[in-house]
Formats: sequence, C-alpha cells, structure tokens
Amino acid sequence: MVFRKLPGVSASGMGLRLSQKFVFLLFLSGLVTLCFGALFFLPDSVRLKRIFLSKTESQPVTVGSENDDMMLSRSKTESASKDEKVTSSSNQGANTDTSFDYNKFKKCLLKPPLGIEHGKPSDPQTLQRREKVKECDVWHCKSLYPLVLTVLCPVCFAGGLRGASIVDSLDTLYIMGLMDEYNDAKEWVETSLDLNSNGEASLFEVNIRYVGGLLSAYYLTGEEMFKRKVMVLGEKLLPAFNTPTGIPRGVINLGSGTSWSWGWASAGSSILAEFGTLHLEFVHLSELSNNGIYTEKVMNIRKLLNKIEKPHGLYPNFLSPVSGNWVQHHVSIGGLGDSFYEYLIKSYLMSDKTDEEAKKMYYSALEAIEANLVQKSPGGLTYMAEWRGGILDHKMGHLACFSGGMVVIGADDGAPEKRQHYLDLAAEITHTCHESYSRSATKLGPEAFRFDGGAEATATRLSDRYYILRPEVIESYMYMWRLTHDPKYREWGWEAVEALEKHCRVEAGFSGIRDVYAQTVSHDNMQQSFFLSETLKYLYLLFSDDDLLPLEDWVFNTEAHPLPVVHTE
Ligand code: DMJ
Repeated sequence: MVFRKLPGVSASGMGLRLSQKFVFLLFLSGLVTLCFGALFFLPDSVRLKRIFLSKTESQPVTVGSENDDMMLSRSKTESASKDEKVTSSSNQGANTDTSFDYNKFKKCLLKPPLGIEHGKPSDPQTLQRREKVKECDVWHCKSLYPLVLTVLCPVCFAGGLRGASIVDSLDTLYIMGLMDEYNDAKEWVETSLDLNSNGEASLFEVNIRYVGGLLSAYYLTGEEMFKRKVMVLGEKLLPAFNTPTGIPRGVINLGSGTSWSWGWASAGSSILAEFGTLHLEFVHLSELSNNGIYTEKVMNIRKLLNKIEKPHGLYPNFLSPVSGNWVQHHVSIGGLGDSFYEYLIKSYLMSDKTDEEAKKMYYSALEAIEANLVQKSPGGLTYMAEWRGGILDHKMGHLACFSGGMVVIGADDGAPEKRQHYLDLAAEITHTCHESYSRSATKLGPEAFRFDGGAEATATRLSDRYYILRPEVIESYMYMWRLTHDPKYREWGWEAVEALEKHCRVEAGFSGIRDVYAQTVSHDNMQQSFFLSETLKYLYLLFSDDDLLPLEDWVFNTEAHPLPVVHTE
C-alpha cells in the first residue's frame, strides 16, 4: 500500500504547516519556562526543589554563624582529607559537595535534640543514677583513651575497619556532654579513620556501626567532616549490591570493592537481618547526598521481599541473592532475623508516618509472628519461639529481647482496637526478658534461654550462658519507660547497672562474662563497641527526661544511633 500526500496537509505526522509548528513550539517553550519559574515563587519546598533541581542548583550550603559552635567554619569544610575524595566509579552520580542545609534541617525538628536541660531528670535519685551511667562510659577515664584506641578497638570489631568503639561512641559522648572525650574521638575520626582498608568487612556491621555512627554524629553536631566521611563510606558499600537480584552479599572489601557471601551461610545466601537492616541509613545517605541511588537500592530489596511468597506470612532468615528465593525455612525474631522487623516499623516512623508500605509490611509480619511464634510458657511467661520449617524451637535469644521495644513503639499506629493488645504484648515480652536476668546469679541474662524440659527463661546449655554486654533487654526497658512511664522499668534498668558494675567492670573498661549463673565470674576480656553505643546510651536515656532525643524527632538505628525523622513540610 502507498501513502499519498493529501493537498494542503504538511508531511509531518500532526499535519501542521511549518509556520504553525513554529508558533506551537514557541507557545510550548513559554509554558515550560513559566512552570519552572513558578517553582521559585511557590512557598519554599525542599522536596519539590529536590525533585526538579540538580544538587548544584538547589539550596546553597549555609555556614554557621560564629557563635553557633555546632557549625564548622568554611575553611574546615574545605580541608577534606585524601580518603574523603570519591574514588570509585561505581556511582558517578555521587557528590560529596552536597547542598544539604543543616540549619534548615534543625529548624524542621519539633524539639531541641538535647532537650531544654539535656534531659536532666528532676528527681535527685534518677539524676544520681544517670551520673553513674555517665561515669561508666570508659571514655570518661582520660587515662584509658590510648588503650581504647590501640587495644580495645581492633579486637572489638573484626570488620576490616578500625576504630569501631570510637565511631560507635561519638553520639553517646556528645549526648552525655563528655565534650573532651567527644573532641578526642572526633579528631581521631578526622585524622585516622581509614575507609580504604583491605579486609573482610560485614556490610551490615559497617552500615549499622560506622554509617549509623557517622550519620548521627553529623545530625547532632553539624560537623561537615562527619558528612564527608559518611558519603565516601556509603559509596564504598554500593558494589555489594551488584548481584542478579540487587540483594546485597554480606561481605565486602572496602579497598577493592569486591564482595562475597558469608562462607557459613548455606548456598551463598544473604541474611535477612543483614540486607533488611539498611533502610534507615540508606534513606539518610540519599537525603544528605541528594543522590537517590541509596534509596533505590533499599527499595529494590523491599520490592523483592514484598513480591516473594512467604511461608505462613513469615520471612525466613536466608535468601539467595542470585535466584531471589528463600534458601531455608528458619524464622527468628532473634539472630539472623531481628532487625529486619525493627526496620519496617522504624522506616514508617522515620518517614513521618508516610511510608505506608513499610507500615503494612510491619503489621502483617507482626500478625504472622503472633500467629506462629508467640508462645506462653507453663509458668505464664510470654516468649517468641524460633520456627524451623513449621516446627517450634522453644528458645528465645537475648537478641530477640529488643522486640518488647519494637512492639511498644508501634502500638499507636496499628489498628486502634489493637493498641492495648500491643502494649500488653510489649510489656509481657519485656517482663520475660527481665525474668531471664533475675533468675541468674549475676542478675545478667544469658545469650539464649529456653522454655522446654522444665526450663522457664533460663539457659540449659553451657554454650548459651554467656553475656557479652548486649543492650536488647535494657533497650526495651528504655522504650517501655518512654511510652508508659511505669517506674518499674527504671528500677529494672538500675538492677542492670548494679550487676554490670559488680560483674563486668574491669580495670580497662567493661568485659563480657562467660557464665551468668556462676557467682564467681570469668571475664571474656572483650568490650564490644555496642556497649558504648547502645547499652550505656539506652541506660542514660532511661534515666533522663523524655526531651533528650524525643521520639517525635528521632528514630534509633539498630545500633542505637539516632537518625532524624524526615519531617514532611
Ligand atoms: C547490635 O550490634 C545491634 O543491635 C544488632 O542489631 C544486633 N545486636 C547487636 C548487639 O547485641
């Protein structure tokens, strides 16, 4: 068939004459210019500008005034060290010279981060207890500083990066007002934190401890150096996502950018609690860098998890980054699963309650957990069992004790008729975890406790009897206190302080113990960095007024690093 040109009609598809086309194009370009220009006359909206403008065009960097000691001077901002230059080509869009406006961010907060009086409690006993916790912070002892750097840090985190205790404790020191120690730690980060280290680093651990620690140090202090460091580190994590599904592998070499799966994880799988515990930090990396790639990566993980079939609505612990299928049907609210669930509700809260998808996923997961894992012991204790392909293992890990806190922070946002139910569930789980402490000789809890063979919240195996300064039980006390103000949570927290002081304090700081049931303790000579970032911080918050890091403005990552709620304007 031949198309013939009709008389009076141009050859263009639209059938317009050349002059008509010119007038139409002129009109169109005028319209586009008008719409774009209107953006600048509309009420100021960072979000709109973020969508339409490139980072160089958006808000200028504001340098703090001289009397604002939280802000860095421009000369300091400009003195980026060698390893802070972006070197990788994996993320061409990344830019360390971002336009994030720190002053504007602070104005969006509903309350001052450190409260009116740094959360100073009004009653003298609580204040005294808070002072004790502050004194427990090993950094308080100036003479120990070199020891912490050279001895404790390399052993406390075998992740290819040094200085975990330093980075993990920056915000704790700052919140406690230990400014000399904070300044020492800051200086070390600025001059000695090597982000190019060649070694086996866990993507998850680097994210929760280093990315989380640097992000919260930046948000709390406004020090540009922390932002530059975290931008570089964030970019170095991206190669781990180069898999057929975009589900990251667990291990990464930050120097070379190669990544691989844990040798112990079956069939090269990735772990739910690891790839499911990136969301909060990655959203903030995108916020700060004005580069959507980080959010894209975590949204891709969520998309896959949403789509995949879930046995009884549960999320198993192992998933193949190649096929995108579950590798085993083991489900746990403790190790290997825990913080994935925590990050669902916290993603919702951190989005200023706008992330409906995270909310939906959280409440359906919780429903499945309640239907399949939550149990009542013969002695009336509520616990979360583990699920092995449909068979229950009546064991609860110390790690799973964070769930009291998780359930209580989500109590207000589920179905209104379930609010009281969630408050009760959170209180029951926290009570069970407290029982695991009070049933031991040291009044510290074991790594895992059981509810079978006559056991009720006690460890039956020798290998489960250790305590490594973990925070989860105290974390739940802190949230339960904030949301109920039942004084028993402060009492339980104080019991823990006394037990830590009695059994874990050693000359150079605090140490884990090998058997919580032994009157004469044996120390493992290890101070985990989460003792400084989580255990001491949660205790300090427990004995502070609620206006210190108010929950309306801050969400704690799984390593207790406060990240700000992204308030909608
Ligand atoms: C911390 O590193 C984090 O809380 C993580 O999610 C699991 N638990 C340890 C401390 O026990």
